[in-house]
Amino acid sequence: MTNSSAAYVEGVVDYSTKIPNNVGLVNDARVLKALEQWHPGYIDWWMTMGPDGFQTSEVYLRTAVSIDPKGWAQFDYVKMPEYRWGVLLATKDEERLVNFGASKGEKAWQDVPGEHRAALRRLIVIQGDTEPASVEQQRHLGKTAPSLYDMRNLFQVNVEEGRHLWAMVYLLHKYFGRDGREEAEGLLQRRSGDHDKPRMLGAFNEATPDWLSFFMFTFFTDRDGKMQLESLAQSGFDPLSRTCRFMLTEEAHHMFVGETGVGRVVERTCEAMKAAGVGDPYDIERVRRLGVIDLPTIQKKANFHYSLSLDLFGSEVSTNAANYYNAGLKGRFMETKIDDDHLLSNAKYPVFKLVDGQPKLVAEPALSAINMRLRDDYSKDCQGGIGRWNKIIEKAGIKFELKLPSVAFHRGVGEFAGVETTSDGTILSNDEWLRRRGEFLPNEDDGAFIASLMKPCWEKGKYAHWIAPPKVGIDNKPGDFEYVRIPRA
Ligand code: BYC
Repeated sequence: MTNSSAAYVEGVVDYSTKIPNNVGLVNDARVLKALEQWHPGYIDWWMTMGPDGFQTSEVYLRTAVSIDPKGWAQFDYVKMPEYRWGVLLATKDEERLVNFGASKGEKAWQDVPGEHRAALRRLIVIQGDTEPASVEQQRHLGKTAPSLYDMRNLFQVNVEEGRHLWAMVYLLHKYFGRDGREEAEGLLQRRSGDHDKPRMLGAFNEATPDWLSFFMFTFFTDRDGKMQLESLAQSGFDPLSRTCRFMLTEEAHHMFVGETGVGRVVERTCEAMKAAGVGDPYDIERVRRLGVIDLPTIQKKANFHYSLSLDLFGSEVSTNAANYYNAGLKGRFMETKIDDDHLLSNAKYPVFKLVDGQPKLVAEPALSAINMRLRDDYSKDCQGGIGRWNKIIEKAGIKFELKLPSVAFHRGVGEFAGVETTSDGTILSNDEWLRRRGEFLPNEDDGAFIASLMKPCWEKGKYAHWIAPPKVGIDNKPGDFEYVRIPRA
């Protein structure tokens, strides 16, 4: 215990320790020491696997300094390695209960119940693993940033994913003893896309080759993050719930980056088509000659990222998910707002399955269909953004509609793994799939065309030709604001 321990006030962020926190680390010598020992490895990982270059640039970043919903962030220039990655949990509610499953009605657990230890550790490790994975996937993008505004948003997302890793590592160190420490080490050892030590979930081992992929990833995959965090925020294990609740505050900006990013690409394409008098969105050669990304290719990118993100929900019918729910560890989206028994003893839920070679809805026990239900909530959430992109296209008078592909399309996990379909879910033979794949997913030409547009545009207030400027600046900054100060070589 140090002198400053008396200064710690429950819930207030303490900056007296190397790791800013609102969990009283100053009074918790064991965990503080463990985290301080983990810190150099984290910085090492950040310097080698975090953003490639720009580590000496000053970036206009927001840092979480409080958990007050109205004033939690502070904006300032920071060099990324000096970002204050902290451990912040939402306010404790002394009255909180376990709200679902066999222990429903008990007081929420402040410690890990012995019988749920392995399952909880697994959930926390999987969640933790995705955070550094996404930073690794995006590490090369700064070099081709289409503006300083976008570069800053990329780095904001990256430092916050770093903080989310800290959030999970805190839980591992605090509640899981030696295995927690080992798992925390493992989180720094695995690498996205590495053949021998890959990241745990499929989508986090894919490349993010260009900025359109980055926007699609933050729209679709970060939204899986939102849904998973929402369901972990329901957890009867209170520290996990509080951690996830605060992470969700940050997550909203990541999806904003994705939605507005794709929206700005769509906007620019439509503007360029209109200005050049190109009415046919399928006249891909002509649209590309305008130096913008044609709408059918944007659709193919969406097909790719949506299908990979659906895989992140696990199998539609899952015993793991049923066990997590029954144990009170991972709930449904908005669990406490749902009007039912929160036990799901006899309830049914419609699940898409392959019946006689066709995707059909089949009633399954709701307890086993927890993943499917969360995925349905996710799809609804995605649909909102797709609708807003379509408004941009409609306003420009272009006849084209972006759509979410079928849930059967291009799946690697669950009911539809192992079958091939068109983007609207019509089953294809293997040969047909191989012949037609490029109609539904980006092919080599699409990738090469997009790659040809990825040229840095780092002048203050300027934007690459293929993307429209944002409507408003970050923190209401003016259009020519220097979001990243890059030292001259
Ligand atoms: N890839 O019963 P099943 C985010 C495994 S994103 C590889 O079907 P379950 C973020 C599964 O582990 C959110 N393996 O599924 C976004 C299991 O293995 P075992 C991350 C997969 O367990 C952007 C087996 O297959 N958080 O935060 O019900 C940037 C059978 O599993 C995959 C979480 O995911 C896959 N896609 O559900 C930054 C929350 N899917 O047990 C961050 C924590 C399944 O047979 N995780 N498997 O060895 C979970 O809740 C669950 O583990 C899953 C899977 C939803 C992932």
